[in-house]
Amino acid sequence: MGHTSNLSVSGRTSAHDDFVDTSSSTPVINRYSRRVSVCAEAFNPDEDEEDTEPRVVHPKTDEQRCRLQEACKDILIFKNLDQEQLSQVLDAMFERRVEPQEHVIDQGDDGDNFYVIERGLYDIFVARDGQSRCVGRYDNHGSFGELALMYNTPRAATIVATTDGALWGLDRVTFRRIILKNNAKKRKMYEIFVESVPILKSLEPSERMKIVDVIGEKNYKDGDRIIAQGDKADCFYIVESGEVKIMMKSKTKSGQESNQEVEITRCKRGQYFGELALVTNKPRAASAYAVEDVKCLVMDVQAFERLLGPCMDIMKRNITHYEEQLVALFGSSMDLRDPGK
Ligand code: 1OR
Ligand code: 1OR
Repeated sequence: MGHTSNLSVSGRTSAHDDFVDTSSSTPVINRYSRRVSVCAEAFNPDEDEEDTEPRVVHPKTDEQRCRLQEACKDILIFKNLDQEQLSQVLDAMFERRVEPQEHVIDQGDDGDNFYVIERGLYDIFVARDGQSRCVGRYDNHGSFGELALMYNTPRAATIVATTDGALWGLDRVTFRRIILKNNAKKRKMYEIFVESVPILKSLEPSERMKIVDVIGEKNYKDGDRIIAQGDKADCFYIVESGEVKIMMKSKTKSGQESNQEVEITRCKRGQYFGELALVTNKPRAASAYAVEDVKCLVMDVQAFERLLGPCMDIMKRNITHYEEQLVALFGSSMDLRDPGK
């Protein structure tokens, strides 16, 4: 399967990143005119093209660099970058302060930057059939604005700051040069594995590849706690290697949580966990611990909602099974829809 299905793979025909190729109808920004009906910049992530473009560098103080590193440490699409790539990304990033009600991104616009959140709340609006709906929110962490840059599409959502906020921007040229190249590598690395993951079976191959584009790989050592019962949830996990132990604290009749954790199940290669809190919008119902070395593929809640719709029926059916087993294990005193802290 072509792993570059969403990318233009024609050769570079201009010294500029933004140029016109009339082979497709996707509108992209052009240096000289806005929104022409054209396709992607030529960019072949497989080719180690000569890097003639000057590097983008926004000088930073030590204090800014520290804040930037902190904001970027959990950004999933940065996880598989090597050190040189990551340092080029960090060099190119620039600070942007925003005010309440400011539109950071407007749906339908051309993509200029990718943003990492340092702080602030941001609502996500998606307009369909002339109706704009709030479909989610970023709460002091995460990132947005990758889709228009990855796939040369108009912005898919509007992002509005609802508080004062601080963002780190990454320009389109640097994003495409580094992240697209890394994504091509990721697609090759994970293609066979994601095809073997049972929950992803109902997706089209191209949809599975879009998952690969936005996932990050995280590594854990024996005993590491991956998820803590009662925490707020923002990620979904698929076990790539090793074993994950799911442990649950029961509640007593008076509603108090006992200190005793009970092992309820284990997840192995190809299995998923961490979906329940995302589906129910509740705190984590159980804790998850690494048993020896564990590698997981991690997806943020926005990608989960955007990409895993076709798998939702199966997940919900499995959640019904949790509820049955819960009753068998702990009696009926506990409610998965109200796991408490
Ligand atoms: P972008 O470059 O298209 C808008 O600019 C950004 O909003 C987009 O990249 C994503 O980073 C972010 N659907 C599409 N884009 C979303 C969504 C989303 N959520 C965040 N973004 N959905 C909402 C999922 C909670 C699906 C709505 C049907
Ligand atoms: P989460 O987001 O709540 C903890 O974070 C995860 O543990 C949860 O999503 C599930 O993915 C996973 N009950 C609740 N959570 C479970 C269960 C479960 N099994 C796995 N998880 N069971 C019933 C409890 C007795 C199933 C037992 C086989």
